[in-house]
Amino acid sequence: RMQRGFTVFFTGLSGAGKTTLSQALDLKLMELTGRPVTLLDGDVVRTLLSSGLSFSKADRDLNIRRMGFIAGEITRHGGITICAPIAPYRETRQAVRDMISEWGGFFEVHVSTSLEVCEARDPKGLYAKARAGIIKEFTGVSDPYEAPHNPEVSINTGDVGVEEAVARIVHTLQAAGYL
Ligand code: GGZ
Repeated sequence: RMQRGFTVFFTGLSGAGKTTLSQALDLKLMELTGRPVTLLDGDVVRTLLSSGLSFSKADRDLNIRRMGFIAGEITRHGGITICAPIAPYRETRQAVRDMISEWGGFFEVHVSTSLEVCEARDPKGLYAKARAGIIKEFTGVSDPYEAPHNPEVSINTGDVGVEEAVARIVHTLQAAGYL
């Protein structure tokens, strides 16, 4: 009997910790299930699947819909997918949720780390460039981020460590009967 597929969809600002959490969750889910896990990181998707797209609202939405389509196909076939884009628009995340929920589980994880903390980290120096006006339409600085109202999980990496964050997500997946 085929197992039920599901998607864990991270959303949050640049530097919030989405990549770190998604990689740790990837390892944990492989360890717990022995099943393959597909990780679609925002940054990586933009270099391949969505290369050539800008950060306008239309292109961000197209990027997220493409990612959602892939995750939906994998979920439909009983697989496990982790998505980790910024996905700043509530309506677009809802569209992806509606699409994927037809096929399996959808778990939205808001990485709610504050702008102040993300900007203090600034691992790639992008916030500094955004403040200087070198990067336009930068999420949180000169472009919107619409926080989720009812995410399945919310994690502020300013006060929750990686292990604890992964444990919370795993617990949520277990409670919903997907693990
Ligand atoms: C936001 C930007 C921008 C602008 C480049 N706004 O933290 P990062 O660097 O490594 O990952 C971010 C990535 C965001 O791509 P996404 O596909 O996740 O965004 S969206 O869901 O909105 O389509 C960031 C970098 O690209 N980056 N310019 N203007 N992030």
